Order: sequence, then C-alpha cells, then structure tokens
Amino acid sequence: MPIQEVEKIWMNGALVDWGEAKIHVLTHALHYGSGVFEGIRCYKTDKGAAVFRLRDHMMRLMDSGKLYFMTIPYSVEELCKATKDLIRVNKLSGCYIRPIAYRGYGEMGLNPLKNPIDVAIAAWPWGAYLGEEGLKKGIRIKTSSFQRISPNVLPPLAKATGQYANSILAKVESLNAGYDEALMLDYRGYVSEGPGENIFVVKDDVLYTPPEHASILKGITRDSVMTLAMDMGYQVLERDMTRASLYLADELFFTGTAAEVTPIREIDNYSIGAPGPITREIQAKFFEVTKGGDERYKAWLDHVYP
Ligand code: PPE
Repeated sequence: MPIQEVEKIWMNGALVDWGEAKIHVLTHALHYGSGVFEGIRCYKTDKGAAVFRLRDHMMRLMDSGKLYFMTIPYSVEELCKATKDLIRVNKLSGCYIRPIAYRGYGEMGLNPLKNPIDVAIAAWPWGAYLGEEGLKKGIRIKTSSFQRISPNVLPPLAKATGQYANSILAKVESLNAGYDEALMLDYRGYVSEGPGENIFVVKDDVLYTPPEHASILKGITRDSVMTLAMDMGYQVLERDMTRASLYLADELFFTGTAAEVTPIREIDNYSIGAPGPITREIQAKFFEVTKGGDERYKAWLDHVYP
C-alpha cells in the first residue's frame, strides 16, 4: 500500500513540505545503513489524538544512537514536542510516526564519525500492518531459514536501519513461500521474534515470550502487553522456547507498534486455530488502553491537543 501523503515533514528542526523532504544520493546511511529509527503510533481518543508511549520510544531512539556512536542533536523533550507539533500541523488524529536519525552527506567510506547526524520525523495514516483481516482472524507464519542477527554480529537491542536487511530477507522469504510473515530463530536455534514483531505464546493459561538474550528488540508493545496481562491476573514468563513448543501452543500472537496485537493461526503448517480467548482479551484491552479507555494506563498517552 503506498504511503498516504500529508502536508509536512519535520527535518532538522524545520517543517518542510512533504515533497521537499529529500536527501542527497551520497547520504552515508543510504550506502551503509547507518541510521537509527523508531515506529510510534498515535491513536484517536475521547480527548483527541494521543501518542502511545512517546517518551519511551524517543528514549529507545537515543539508546540506538548510542550503540552506533551517534549523538542525536536534540533532546528527548525536543523530539517529543516536534512529534506533537507535526501531528497538529498535519491535522492528523490516528497515525504512524517514523522518527529517524541518520549519518548524512559529507564523507564516503565506512568511518561515519565525521558525517553529520540528520534527524527527521514523518507521520501519516497507516492501517493494520498485517491487514485488517489478519488482526481479526490471525495470520500464517513460517520459520525463516535466515537466522536473527546475534549480539556479536549486530546489537539486536538497537533499532538501526542496516539491521533490517536481516528482517527483509526473512520477510520476503515467507511471502515468497505463501505465508504472511516470518518467525526468526536466534543463533542458538531458539525462538527470537518476527522481522518486525515480538512473539507471545499462550500455554495452559500462562504467557511466554523470549527473553532479551534471545536476540530480540525489546519491544515497547511487548512491555505494554506484559504489564496488561499481569494486571489481568495472568502469569507472564520470559523464557527460551523451541519451535516445536510453538507448534503445541494453545495460542500465539505477535506484538509491535505497527503489528499491534496480531493473532497467529498457523505456524509451519501446524494449525493453532482461530484467535483464542486470551489473545482476544489482550488485544481488546490493548486497543481499549491505546484509545484512552482505561484510566489506569493514562500515563502511557501523550495528548496532542491539550
Ligand atoms: N522486533 C522488531 C525487530 C521490530 O522491528 C519491532 C518494531 C518490534 C520487535 C516491536 O517493537 P515495538 O514497536 O517497540 O513494540 N517494528 C517497527 C517497524 C516495522 C516496520 O515494518 O517498519 C514497528 O512496529 O513500528
């Protein structure tokens, strides 16, 4: 689906016209993947648009930058304010937000350190990542033959542009094989995550998700779902899992800013079945919370129109 264009993009402190938000072809990040980014969602609530866990995302952007020796020339506060200004200027309510900090134009070659660090934030309406149908009925996934990057290859904790070459290979492999999405295993052979999502397993009313050492990106949706599930009275465990244990799961679902809470109905041709009761309950709670329907989690929402 083509990106739905809006009016303005924030670039290095200024609001520029959508069509003018351009970079030079010799931009360092284009050649070497030397950028860090975020994906954030803004939801329509009773009190107008609200960005979900904005500060947490901007803090992770800073951490990703640190892992690549990039000092982002704006504070978390400035980036949060810029995001909300951008949403207002574009008169958006529900939208996806893509902040990116990247090594710009200057020198060529692997040493990025003398290149400027440019920062941009874009926002546009983006629907269900794995389709409306996927959100309701669940998706089919396939274990990838591409292993998830490991801690001594690239830092999985960083959300860096170059690291997504790994995700793209897994994603395309799964699409070419007729599935909706991939599942990636870590360097030890244990379950890691999807190309752009964390995974949860439900077995005997307990929720399991792979730990940090399984080479995951520590998802903010993953953290939110863990909190919500525990508050709902479920036990949630971070644990290494084998692919076979997923085949025997009662329920499976992906989490992510883009993917939200997406049920998985089939993995490697093993049927898990229609979205189960716990997946449905957590998905419903997640959407209630993001849309401002539960007072207990209002600290997660940053209102755009005060
Ligand atoms: N793992 C990976 C590898 C990942 O990229 C994401 C987000 C997650 C887990 C979930 O993290 P969080 O969004 O904090 O819950 N992927 C982003 C980019 C997806 C894309 O296609 O681009 C996203 O969901 O915005």
